[in-house]
Amino acid sequence: KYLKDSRYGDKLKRLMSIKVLYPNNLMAKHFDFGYFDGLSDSMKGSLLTVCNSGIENEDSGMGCYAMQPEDYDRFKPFFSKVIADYHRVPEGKVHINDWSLAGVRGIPAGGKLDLSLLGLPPLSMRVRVGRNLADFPLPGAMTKQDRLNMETKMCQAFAKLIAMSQYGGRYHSLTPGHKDHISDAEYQNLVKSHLMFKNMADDPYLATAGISSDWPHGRGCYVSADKGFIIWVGEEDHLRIMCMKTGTLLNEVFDRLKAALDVVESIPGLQFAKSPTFGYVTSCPTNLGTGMRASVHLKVPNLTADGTDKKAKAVCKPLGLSVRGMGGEHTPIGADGTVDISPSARFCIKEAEIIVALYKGIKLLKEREEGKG
Ligand code: ADP
Ligand code: CIR
Repeated sequence: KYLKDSRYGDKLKRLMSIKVLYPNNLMAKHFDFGYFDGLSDSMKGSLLTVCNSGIENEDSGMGCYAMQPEDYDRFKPFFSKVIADYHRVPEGKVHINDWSLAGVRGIPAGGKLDLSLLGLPPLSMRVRVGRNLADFPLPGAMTKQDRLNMETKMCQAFAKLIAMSQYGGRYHSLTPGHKDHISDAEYQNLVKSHLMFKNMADDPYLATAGISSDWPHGRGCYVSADKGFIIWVGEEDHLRIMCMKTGTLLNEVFDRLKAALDVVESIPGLQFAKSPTFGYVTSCPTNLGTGMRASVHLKVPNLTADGTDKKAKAVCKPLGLSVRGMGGEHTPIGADGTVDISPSARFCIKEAEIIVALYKGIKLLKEREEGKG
């Protein structure tokens, strides 16, 4: 009966076959035709837009992106199943944000997550969070004008940061004609230095979600004077806010990010989208809750001796760690065997637990690299 509906029939037909042929596509796995049928017409259309990326890309692991900050709560019967399955938490569990290291297990005496205690040299450390503004549609549903308006709004906030002695720096815009517009060569340099995101236009998952539409309008990044505090504008989330530094003390990037986030959040008119159940709202359900990814670039030549990340990934998975390449997700590992390591968990975990999980994970991975453990 659902498939005969002229408005949605084609998408539903595809969905039904994906359900059978692609069991790893979580959107299709948890799409309930009875639930869909009970929705109003406009809700039906909205849910299919949320699911479009996974309908058009059968091999999706997740398969859906929220389009409005309220989507996780208004489509809760759908999203709560997808989220529980992906994040391996019981359905209905409420996310709580907590940056306090007090009481988190696995911190060395003195409270310092110091990689030199593990015998490691200074490494490139980075902590980022995804954030979205409560008063704009999420990137997948933004019009070109929304994207430009959001960039304008953020430039007002950046002017405040630039005036502060601990931040300074400047904004770099990809929007043609913008007063802070940078050349293509400058953009490529920022990407190479890990300060700016890659062109997302050729990512089929983001494209079919509408997230990369209107590229490069409304896209850019703020970089502090010391290049250690960065805010991306217009990638998969409205904002990706991060701290980076080469060093051994993980607390430095973690604490600086928390302090900077408090400053950004206190700027009048900037309100981050948050769900009472799911924590900070992100476009992709994989990032929900903390929106946090804490990573280091770590050299593991033995685990990558075959030139691939295969063995490193197999060792890291049971440790709760993800392995990425030197340019981030879906990029190759370094020629010297350097990889990007980060705890995989984002949801129903404290921010403080993520940074401690990175420290503990690096310790265990180093032992495995050295043939111990
Ligand atoms: P995200 O971390 O926002 O999910 P990516 O995995 O695509 O996105 O990474 C974005 C950029 O951040 C890439 O240039 C990547 O190399 C860089 N990056 C990630 N972790 C580190 C790190 N520890 N040190 C330096 N650059 C990093
Ligand atoms: C998928 O479903 O496989 C893609 N939409 C990507 C999911 C991973 N999420 C992400 O990179 N933020």
